[in-house]
Amino acid sequence: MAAEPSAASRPPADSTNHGFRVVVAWIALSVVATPLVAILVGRLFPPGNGSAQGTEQVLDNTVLLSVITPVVCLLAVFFVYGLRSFHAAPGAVVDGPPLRNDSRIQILWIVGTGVIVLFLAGFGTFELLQNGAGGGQGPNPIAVPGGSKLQVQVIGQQWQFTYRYPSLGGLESNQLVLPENTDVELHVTSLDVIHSFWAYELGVKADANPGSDNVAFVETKGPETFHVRCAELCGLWHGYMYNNGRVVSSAQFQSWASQQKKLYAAIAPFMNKSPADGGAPYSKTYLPLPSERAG
Ligand SMILES: [Cu+2]
Repeated sequence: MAAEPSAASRPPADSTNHGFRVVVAWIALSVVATPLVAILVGRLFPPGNGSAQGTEQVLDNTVLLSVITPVVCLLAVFFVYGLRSFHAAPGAVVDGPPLRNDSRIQILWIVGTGVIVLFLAGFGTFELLQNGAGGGQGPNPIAVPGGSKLQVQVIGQQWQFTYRYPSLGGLESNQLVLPENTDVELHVTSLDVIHSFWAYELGVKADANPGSDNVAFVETKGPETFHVRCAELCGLWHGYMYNNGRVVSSAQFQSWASQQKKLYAAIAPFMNKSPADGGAPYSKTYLPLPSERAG
C-alpha cells in the first residue's frame, strides 16, 4: 500500500476552475474546427457523387465526421491542458491525487454518448429509408425506394460478372450499362463461390452469395464511366474480376440494348442453358454444382 504523501510533498490547494477553462477552450476549438473539417475533408469522402446513394454516403460520412470532431477536440484540449497544468514539478516523485469517481462526469459521459449514438441511429435509419441502399439488403429489403425500377441481375462467377436484364427479354451481357437518372434494382447472386459486386462510383457494394438473391438499389445520375470490381477474395484470378460500367443517356441505352439483343439472339442457341450441361437457366438464385465448386 502506498504511503500517504507528507504535507510538504502534497501539491498546494488549487482554486483555479480548470473545468471551466477546458470547456471554454473546447467550445472555441470545436466551433472553428467542425465546419472547417466538414467542408475541407467532407468533399474528399468516397465514393463521390456518381449516384444518389453515393451522394448520401458522402453526406453520412460528413455528418459522422462532424459529430466526431468535437469529441476529438475535447480529447485534444484536455490532453494539452493536462500536460501543461497537471504535470509534476521537476524532480518531484509524487503520485497525483486519487480520482475515484465523479458522478457529474459519469452522468455527462453517459448522456453525451447516449445522445450521439441515438442521433446517429436515427439519422442512419432516416437516410436508409430515403433511397434504399447501395449495400445489399438480402432477398427482402426493408428500405425500398418508390416508383418503377429497372431490374438487373448481377451474377458472379469465377472470374467475371454477368448482367441479366429481365426487361430486355433476359438479355445477358458482360457489360453493365445503365440509363441515366433511373432507379435500378440490382439482384446480386453467384454461381459458385462468394464474390462481392462493387460498383465504386455508384456507391454499390453487395455480397454475391450462391443460393442468395441480394437486392441493392442505385439511382443513377448523369452519364459517366464507373469501375466494377470483385471485393471478395474468390480464388486464383480474383484480381482479374474488374471491368468498367457505363451510365448513358436513355437514347444510347436503347440503342445499346437493341444492338445487344441482336448479338444475344445470335449466340443464345449455342449457350449452355441446362444445369446438366454445366449452364444455368434463369433463376433468382443458384447453387454451385458439386463438380464446379471452388478448389
Ligand atoms: Cu473476387
